[in-house]
Amino acid sequence: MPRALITGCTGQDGSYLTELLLSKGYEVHGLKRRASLFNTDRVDHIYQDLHEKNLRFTLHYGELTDGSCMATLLYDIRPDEVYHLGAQSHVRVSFDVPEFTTDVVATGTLRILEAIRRTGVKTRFYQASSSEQFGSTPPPQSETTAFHPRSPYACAKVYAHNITVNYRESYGMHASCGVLFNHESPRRGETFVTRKITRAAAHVKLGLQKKLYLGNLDAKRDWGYAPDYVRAMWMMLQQDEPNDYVIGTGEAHSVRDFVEAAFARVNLDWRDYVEIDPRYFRPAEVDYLLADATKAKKDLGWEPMVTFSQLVNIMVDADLAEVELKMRGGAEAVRLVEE
Ligand code: NAP
Ligand code: G4F
Repeated sequence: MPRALITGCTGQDGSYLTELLLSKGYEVHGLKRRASLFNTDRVDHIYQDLHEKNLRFTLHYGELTDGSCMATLLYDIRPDEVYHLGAQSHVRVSFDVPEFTTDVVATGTLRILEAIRRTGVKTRFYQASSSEQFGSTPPPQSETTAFHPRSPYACAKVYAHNITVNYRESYGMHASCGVLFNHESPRRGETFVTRKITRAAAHVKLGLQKKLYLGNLDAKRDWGYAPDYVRAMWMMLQQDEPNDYVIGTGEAHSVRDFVEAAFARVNLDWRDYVEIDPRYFRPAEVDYLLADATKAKKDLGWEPMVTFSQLVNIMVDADLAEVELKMRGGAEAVRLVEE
């Protein structure tokens, strides 16, 4: 039974990757941060099935800012594969907390690579690189496109990418970087633009919200579906030789296109509800990201399964269902109190 360690296990991608690896018979170990409230919502459902389906899934407390903790976990777990997904992953927030972002994203990656090297654990390593690394370099972007990062987050990811390549070249590690373009899902954090929009469309439709405040509507992104993208991560680590791959759909849309499609899904005209709030503008913007994933398609046989409009519909429908469930729960609570 192969054994995997996932940092960022409680995040969007970590939760889908956990499901994928468990379905393939892996023993999965995940890192979770200590928080003052529960922060395992995205993986809690897996625990429900643990005994019934005989799944092997364990969460360990851990911190990417703590090198000794990373070394201990690696030594104790001795994983065959490490998927390093943990990060302060919000670009706008990285301008507010640049040092913390750099510590977690850049030095955090170095800490794990050093832990692998020093413990001598034989493992394959996946680095969650980002299309943000391309920044202002014109599209389409591929593995040979130059990086021009535009935020503290992107600068830290460039370091993490380069140090991963360096450890591969210096120490012969099976270390691969997946340069993933934006990927979304109903599990996407609520402050990323797609989820912010689909939640708002659901709330407006159900009469719970009047306006949606957004920043730059002209930015273009190559948006895909997160479960398709974690499949690519796994495929990379199954290759005999480590390598770096761009993953994206090859189709870009503006934020305006996304908001239009999301509100159309609930039969509303977005122009009646969206206002621009300069608070959401960034000190430096990334205008246009569009993937050329030819190499991944050829070498890995990877293909995205979900289109842009399917993605929008999946997310809006999930948010509608979630809000309706909460409303029904609230109404039921009121009824019980009144009885
Ligand atoms: P996400 O939902 O924000 O998840 C990030 C994960 O990292 C969470 O589990 C978070 O824990 C954990 N984390 C944050 N700081 C940590 C720390 N100091 N120590 C330990 N764990 C920490 O991100 P995602 O969308 O799943 O993305 C996964 C990875 O891919 C990230 O590295 C991201 O930068 C990268 N990436 C994402 C995309 C995308 O479009 N989604 C594209 C390219 C690259 P909590 O749950 O406790 O916050
Ligand atoms: O959804 P976003 O915050 O994602 P962004 O900045 O592209 O970063 C995401 O994708 C990266 C891959 O390219 C990942 F590495 C990273 O971890 C993260 O997952 O913003 C998308 C676009 C930006 O141009 C932003 O300026 O939407 C624009 N935008 C407009 N109004 C907004 C808003 N973004 C947010 N978050 N909130 C707004 O109100």
